[in-house]
Amino acid sequence: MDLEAFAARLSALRERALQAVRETADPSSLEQVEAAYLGRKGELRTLLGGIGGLPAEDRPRVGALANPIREDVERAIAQRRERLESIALEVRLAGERLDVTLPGRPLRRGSLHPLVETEREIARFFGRYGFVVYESPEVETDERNFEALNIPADHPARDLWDTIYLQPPDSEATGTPDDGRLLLRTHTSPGQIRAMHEMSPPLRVLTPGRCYRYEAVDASHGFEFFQVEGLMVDEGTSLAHLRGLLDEFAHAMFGAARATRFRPGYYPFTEPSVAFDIGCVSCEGSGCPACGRSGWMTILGAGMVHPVVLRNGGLDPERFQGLAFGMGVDRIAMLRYAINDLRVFLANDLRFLERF
Ligand code: 2NL
Repeated sequence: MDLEAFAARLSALRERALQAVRETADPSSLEQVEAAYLGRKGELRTLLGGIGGLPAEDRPRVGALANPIREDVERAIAQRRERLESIALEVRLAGERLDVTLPGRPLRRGSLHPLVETEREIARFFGRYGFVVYESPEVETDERNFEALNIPADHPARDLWDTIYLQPPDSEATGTPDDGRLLLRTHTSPGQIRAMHEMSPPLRVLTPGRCYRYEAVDASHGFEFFQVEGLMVDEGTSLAHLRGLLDEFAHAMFGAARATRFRPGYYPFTEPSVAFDIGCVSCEGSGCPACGRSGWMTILGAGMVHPVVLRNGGLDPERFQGLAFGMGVDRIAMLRYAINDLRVFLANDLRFLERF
């Protein structure tokens, strides 16, 4: 072979090598191509191994022709390697792709407990008349739970059998009405005493919350129950305001056509006191077992705040009058949802709760 034949073979080798590099589809076939052309036993070395037959002055010329060809092939291999790697990356990413536009798996939506729903609805109604929700502790003093509310020491509600005390009676002071023992509030009224001390008239507060009684449990009595009390104190507040407010309340909760009435009642903390009745929700007034054949159901108690209680709240009864009312949330919810046993409210039975 002469110099020209070497040049032709080198040029042909270059074309074949570049073609082979272009046709590789993955990194391992690229490595095979590299070994086949540029490797220790590759075509280029084999070809150059034959320059011994050339005249001595031609040998460096073959070398000078071969070097740029080797460099071209090396560069093509490097570029191809980069391309193949980026294709591999794209394939991998395509496999890992997450379609964030797919709709999510539906979550089962919970619902509010019927007592919470009822309490909120009551608060929503009175909120429209400017009443603010005021929450206060469930652990109270005898002073705020009884004394301040004009409940005399010999009142039946103070009986050991009605009130849950948090401490045993003091041996010295056993049985005395206020021996400093803490108790679980028997109504939310102590919250209203707190509100009277904290705020000044005109005041309108709603005190919802859990209350406790030492009570034998049956379909209509629990040892814990939920109460909402309301209190409005201002100059010139009258029984007419109470009548109008409760009428609106009954119509909002039990329908605009619902009959309502006041009956005389008694509470130590109001004077006068009333029971507020609505037309029976099950017979609409004609008389049935649910209303004791009277056609009426009592939904709450109310009255004008006793002057002694106003004074105990730090207010001047000569200047201010107050209206107050109290209702059992359990009772309102039972009437609205036609539930006849209040024990279901706190039994945590999903078959009951899922109906709401
Ligand atoms: C009922 C009746 C009532 C009140 C609660 C009250 C509170 C203060 C002053 C005057 Cl601080 N009154 N609250 C008044 C009348 C009735 O509750 O049957 N509740 C379940």
